[in-house]
Amino acid sequence: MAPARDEGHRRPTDEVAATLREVWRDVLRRDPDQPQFRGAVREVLGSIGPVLAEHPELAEVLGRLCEPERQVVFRVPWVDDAGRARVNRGFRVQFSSALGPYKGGLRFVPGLTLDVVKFLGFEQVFKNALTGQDLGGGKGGADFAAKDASPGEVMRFCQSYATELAAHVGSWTDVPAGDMGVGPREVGWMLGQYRRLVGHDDPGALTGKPAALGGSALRPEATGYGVVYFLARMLAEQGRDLDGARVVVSGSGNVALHAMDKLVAAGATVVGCSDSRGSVAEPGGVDVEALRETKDGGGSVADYAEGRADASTSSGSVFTQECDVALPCATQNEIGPEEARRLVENGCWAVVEGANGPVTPAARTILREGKVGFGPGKAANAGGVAVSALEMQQAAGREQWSAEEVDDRLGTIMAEVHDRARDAGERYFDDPADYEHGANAAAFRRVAEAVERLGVV
Ligand code: NDP
Ligand code: 2IT
Repeated sequence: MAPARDEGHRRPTDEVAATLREVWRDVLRRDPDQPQFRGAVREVLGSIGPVLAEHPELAEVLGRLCEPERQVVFRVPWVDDAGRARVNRGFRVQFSSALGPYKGGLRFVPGLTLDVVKFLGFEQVFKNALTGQDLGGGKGGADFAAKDASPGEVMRFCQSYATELAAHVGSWTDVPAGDMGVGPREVGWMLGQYRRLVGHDDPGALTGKPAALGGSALRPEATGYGVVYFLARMLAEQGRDLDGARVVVSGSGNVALHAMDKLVAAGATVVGCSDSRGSVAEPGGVDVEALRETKDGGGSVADYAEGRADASTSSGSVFTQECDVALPCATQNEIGPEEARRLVENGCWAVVEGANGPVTPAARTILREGKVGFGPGKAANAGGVAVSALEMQQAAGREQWSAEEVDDRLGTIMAEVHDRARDAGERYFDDPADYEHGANAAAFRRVAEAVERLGVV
């Protein structure tokens, strides 16, 4: 029998509500200087009331879920091309191993902090749960400006970083991959140092490897492709499709460029793009191959736009442009209240997060009130880690699957991720289009049940 649809069945008991408040107080007390992490916790705690109303026994795991199992912060010394000794700070946060080995990427960008790594690690726990794979969650990286360093410097940095990382990773313990500033080249260099240190191969210890080292077909493409698979399914629920849609995509790195490829293949027009140096409007459609060539050659989106009749550059946000769909694929906090208001005014149908945390909480509220569909990153960008899990499977079975086979599995996984979020939105919030709360509720339920059954460890 379906549960009665009264307010009461959605509200946790007073005892459970008190536990929620206590966990939140502990997060504030322990890490008052970590606003990004706090925001991620708040979002999940704000989504799970109806799950706890049904399963009050899951409340006692919250304290364990909000505190990482282990946080490693370490010095990364290296020598630059001028022969100078340099030092960066490295991180690996092993957040939860309840569902399997810690899994999540490494980010090499200037200014990276423990706050950001913890926020990403916390998100990763729930994202990985949503994929249906048996993966725990973690994240790492360093405050290293990989994109400004020479190849030799990046290799020496990766080797130094991996010297510390080696003590913590392995196919059954912790399996890092790439993220911003870290792609197959860097993963290969870290694997090389890891093998040297441990004295044997472990092909499942890192994912996102170059194809020559056992990297899965389509792992580089997986996040961007997956975002568009998720988006297409979400639009289908609105009775819409991508054919003829005008889409703005931020960032022009791994996730953004592969998302653009799939958008164009689906008949959409990419009318705006950006990078860390500025944004471009091109109503006739961005030439994705030409943009990729410019970026590969070290140029900016402004360099790409030079001499293109239809293109104009700006130093402002790409999200103030008119569009039907917005895909933030660069970094956290890209869409704040101002951008969200413009998207609502411009009649945007959907905002789907290719990046992690690009839409701020205040902006999400504005989008919701403006009836703009919203696909949260922990569901929409799960394609990357999902294909990482397929890479682990291939490594364990000493197999190599074709791009077609991986794409087929990715399509199935993204459909399942979408449906899990939609179904939980319907079940717990009476709204199948509430992917944000639905994704959190579905993921929490899976992780929390595992944590509870493991006992207090
Ligand atoms: P990349 O390093 O390949 O690309 C990042 C892009 O974002 C670059 O074009 C960069 O500009 C741009 N950028 C950085 N900061 C800003 C900013 N403030 N404003 C506008 N553009 C900016 O990273 P990925 O594509 O791998 O990652 C992008 C996002 O997707 C991140 O949030 C990441 O966590 C997330 N993600 C990545 C996955 C993966 O598999 N790689 C999986 C799931 C999520 P420039 O070119 O000038 O440096
Ligand atoms: O944010 C992410 O999901 C990633 N950077 C991918 C992680 C992975 O382990 O493939």
